[in-house]
Amino acid sequence: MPAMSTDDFQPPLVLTFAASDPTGGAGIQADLMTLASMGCHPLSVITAITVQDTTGVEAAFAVDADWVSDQARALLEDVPVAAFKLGMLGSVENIAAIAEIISDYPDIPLVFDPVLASGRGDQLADEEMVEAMIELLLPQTTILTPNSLEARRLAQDDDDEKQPSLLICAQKLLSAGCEHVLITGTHENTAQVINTLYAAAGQIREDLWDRLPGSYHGSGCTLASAIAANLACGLDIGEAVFEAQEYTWHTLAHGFRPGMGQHVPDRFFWARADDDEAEPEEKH
Ligand code: PXL
Repeated sequence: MPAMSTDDFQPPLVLTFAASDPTGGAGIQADLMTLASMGCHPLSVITAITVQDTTGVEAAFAVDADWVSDQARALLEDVPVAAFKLGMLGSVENIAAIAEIISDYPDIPLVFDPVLASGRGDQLADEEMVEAMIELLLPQTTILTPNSLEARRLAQDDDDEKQPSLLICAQKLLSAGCEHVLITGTHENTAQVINTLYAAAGQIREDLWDRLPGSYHGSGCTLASAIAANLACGLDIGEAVFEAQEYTWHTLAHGFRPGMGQHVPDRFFWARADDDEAEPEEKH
């Protein structure tokens, strides 16, 4: 048989717009590792750079919106992208620039992780950015992946008297224009973590996962990137969401603590030799 030419193989290409996290726990570094681990080739547009260690974010600096646009346009004119993923966006101007770019590619699935704060509570988006996300990005989103705190902040109106349920939040976010919402339940007071996927027709699936003991940095970036990888590989939304959760659970179960703060997921857990395989307790 003739040797396969290198031109015959092409992994799915996934373009992530996200900010640099020097720890490699979250941000663009998390996306690159996750996408590569799941068999995709990552393309990346840097939206901001942060100064942080594993205990918290010290500072963030947004890249100029023209530079964000130029990074993306150069790539998109050259290579075919199978899925987009959005993480921390850095500024209102960047949100507007990205919204304009993705509007030229309406058929490419878009996974939007609305990063508003770090797991340790550092604010990474202000109110103006939240409004721009709702107005400009939600209508173009295939799947939005907020945690329950982000879902409430995105969905809550000033005139809401009490905290809306997560179902009401999902309905509000869907009516703002996104096709699906996956609300993750790590921050909720439940015995297991409950992650729920909604579409306009209602709840599509609910998955329960055993809680893990550590405090993790980058689980949301890992989950959203894994969903983008699965969509780029052609999975339907339900399968993409389930398999991305399973992958993310394993990265957390194999997480490690590189410094004095949070644990980070091991996106290449499967590549380590002689590891006892932890199996998640999962129910549908
Ligand atoms: O986990 C959300 C997140 C995303 N992107 C960057 C971050 C964080 C959290 O700290 O720093 C760059």
